[in-house]
Amino acid sequence: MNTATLPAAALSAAPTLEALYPLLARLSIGAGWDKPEPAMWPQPKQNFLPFHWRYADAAAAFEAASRLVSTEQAERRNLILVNPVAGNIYSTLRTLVVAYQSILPNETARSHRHSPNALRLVLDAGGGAYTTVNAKRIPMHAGDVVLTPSGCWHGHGHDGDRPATWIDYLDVPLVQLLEPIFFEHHPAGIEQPDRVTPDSPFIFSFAATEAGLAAAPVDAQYGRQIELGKPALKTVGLHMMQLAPGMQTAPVRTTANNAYTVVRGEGRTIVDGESFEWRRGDVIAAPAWRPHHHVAGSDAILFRVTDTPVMEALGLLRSA
Ligand code: GTQ
Ligand code: FE2
Repeated sequence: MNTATLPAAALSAAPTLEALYPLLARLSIGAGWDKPEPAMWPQPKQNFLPFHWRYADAAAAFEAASRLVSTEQAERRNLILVNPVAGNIYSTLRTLVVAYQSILPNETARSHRHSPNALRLVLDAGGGAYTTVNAKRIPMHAGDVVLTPSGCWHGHGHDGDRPATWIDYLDVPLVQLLEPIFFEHHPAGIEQPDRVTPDSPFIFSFAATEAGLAAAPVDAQYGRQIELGKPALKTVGLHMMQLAPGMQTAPVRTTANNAYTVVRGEGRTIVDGESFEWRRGDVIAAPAWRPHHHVAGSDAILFRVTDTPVMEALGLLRSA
């Protein structure tokens, strides 16, 4: 039953608030002055937890998973970075999910399309790994970033001879919250490419990133920073940051959610007082309103993935 009524007299004659509340509850109405919890608070709650995932752990897990699950069985051989906040079973941050993904030589990961936006950062690819986006085959090399915007067909394959690994970033948690999730398998199983395009609007090569960083000014909060796309996707902003050895960045506290991935070097990131020592391929979650900064141990490049475009478009971007 999804509707309810009560005789008007029973409601209107309720002698006390204690008598009124259960009558309202039967109508699925709550007394706004007696909410179980406040609906608003002075500033963001910091629900999601700072966390650090190590590439070494994912690589070891992939050795097992490569033996135990094929891309025939799995839509994707991916390892999801589930934020350890109580009750969460999927999201890395409120609006974003991050996952390591591996593909073995001669495997294909079938093509599909979905309303959530996705992108990948290539970690290790010895040549031969590729993503096909809307029938264009894009070769994947370490440090490259490849976009698969909402609604684009995409699948992955590998003609090389060593396993390839990358990291996926998707706005699935945001689209789930907003409801319009759509997902569809490609009718051909694996979409056949009609051409190979090393340069496409969907790819930011590592060579271009390095050249851009070398020419970028040094910012106190972000080091040398470039933005990939403006923004790369409607809901996701992408930046590459280069930190000189020993550099300590000025703290950032923003309503946007940030995921940092180590492209190069070693150092640590301090999120809300917790220090995480990182190396190449590691991921650090810096959730909304958690103050954080970085200390580079060596020359370091961090890939910063954020929901800033969402906050900005909605007028909700603030920093302190
Ligand atoms: O490669 O298409 O990690 O659709 C999660 C969902 C990867 C992908 C993920 C996906 C993909
Ligand atoms: Fe996908």
